[in-house]
Amino acid sequence: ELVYPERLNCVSELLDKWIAAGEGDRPAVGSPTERWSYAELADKVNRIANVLVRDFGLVPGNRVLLRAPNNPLLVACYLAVLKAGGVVVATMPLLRAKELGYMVRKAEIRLALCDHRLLDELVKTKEEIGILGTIVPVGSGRTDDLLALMRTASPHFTACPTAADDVCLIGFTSGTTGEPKGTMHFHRDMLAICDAYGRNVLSPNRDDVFTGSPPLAFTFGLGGLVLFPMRVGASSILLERAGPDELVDVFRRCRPTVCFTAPTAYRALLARLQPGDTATLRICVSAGEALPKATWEAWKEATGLPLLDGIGATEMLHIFISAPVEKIRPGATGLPVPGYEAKIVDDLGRDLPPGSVGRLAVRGPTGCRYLADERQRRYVQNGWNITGDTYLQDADGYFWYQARSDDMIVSAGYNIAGPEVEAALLTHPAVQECGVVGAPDEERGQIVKAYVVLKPGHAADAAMVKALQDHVKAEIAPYKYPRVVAFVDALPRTETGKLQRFVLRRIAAEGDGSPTALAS
Ligand code: 3UK
Repeated sequence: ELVYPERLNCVSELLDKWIAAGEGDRPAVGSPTERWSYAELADKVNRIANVLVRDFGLVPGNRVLLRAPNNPLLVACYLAVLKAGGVVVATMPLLRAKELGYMVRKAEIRLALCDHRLLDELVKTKEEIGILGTIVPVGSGRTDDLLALMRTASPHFTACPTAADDVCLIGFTSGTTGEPKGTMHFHRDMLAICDAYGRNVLSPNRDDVFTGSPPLAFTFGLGGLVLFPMRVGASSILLERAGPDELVDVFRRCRPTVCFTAPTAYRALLARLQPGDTATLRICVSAGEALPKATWEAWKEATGLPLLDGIGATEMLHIFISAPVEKIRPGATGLPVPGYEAKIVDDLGRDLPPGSVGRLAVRGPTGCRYLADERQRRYVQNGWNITGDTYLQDADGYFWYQARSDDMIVSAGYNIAGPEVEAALLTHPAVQECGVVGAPDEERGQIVKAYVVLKPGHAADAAMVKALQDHVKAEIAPYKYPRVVAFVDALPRTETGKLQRFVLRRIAAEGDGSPTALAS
């Protein structure tokens, strides 16, 4: 049981505590070129909190939109809003005016802090939506810039005495289908994910150096790159651009011990690693989509390190099924994180016995609270969060991912999980990435169609199609093999590293598998 005091501002526990303990000189957050100590971070957080109150009249409960790439200043803005009792609405840097506008309306946002390089789209939003009154530029050099305002603000600020269950974050889901949903999380939730998943699965210590790719607007990144390190007085290196080349570079230059990224990034890293690059890494966390066994094994082979799979969701704030290193079963997501319960249920919510495939249901210290959204009733049923994933729990209690419930391919009466076919394809040495979806078919309803990115040096020809089909038939039940294989240069992915299956499905339905249609 995780119990927190009734009055709780998470920033006191993540930041101020270390200053009070005389640990202010320890590194807190940096980039490949900067390093801020806990004391320096606290100084900026307090100044920003004062600016928010003094210059923009922020009162507790006000929502503040943040828009910036991952860097120390974004962390300072984030913590400043929380410390002042505000509610963070963090947004992905690549979002456009239309998507930002939806969030501004939905979360009724009047104030935004925005990196000067990303102003254009947000200004467009402001022109369209009256309520977004003020956009404070960050780093523009202007006299009304946040950095200028900070210079004349006090470096002291007393944390707003928020309640443990005051909302402090509205995280928007990536919304691959329909409008994005705002999920509300409390001050205590920020600590609960550290004390459940963070502590039990990562066992972090204050000398750990965290790094990785997920944007802080994605709760995977918020936990992995800000909350988990700060909860134990450790540090984190943030990357404004976090492709595989930048990740390898940060491994070499900053010697991190913990890395957070998505399966596709681990696969991309494999081709780039030189001996010794991962020597300081202790833990590599993979989340966002399923981690195929082939990826697990290839990473282990190349680096000697196990990958730590974990399923999380914006609705749950962070990871709720995973396994500490000594309990990993490659190919399985793992066991419920201590503090969480998970089970498999049928469509009516009835418990299913071990070995059956069904809907994943989970409950624990964090959970789904949509901001004014009638889909709440679908996500939370009888107190259990229904994540929309199809899973199998084995006799030993391990959870095995099958598919997103709406991604199941039904072909000639068979249920086929696209990710299982992808995992089989990935064990073929020529395959770099792949996505498998159902394409409409008159005879079978749907047929299995694979979009494949080949590794360099392999020919995309009929012989390869045949080789891949035979390979799948040898790996898993033959009826699951892809009847159609299309070779592409790249797969459509979200900013969070997820395959956009709906895009592949649309292309498959249009009968157009040309590389150019996908690469754009
Ligand atoms: C899928 C996985 C198989 C699954 C997230 C860690 O991904 C995160 O949040 P989102 O709201 O998406 C949630 C959905 O993504 N998924 C995530 N991890 C896995 N499927 N294996 C996995 N390991 O469909 C889930 O319902 O974008 C991940 C921490 C925080 C997060 N928000």
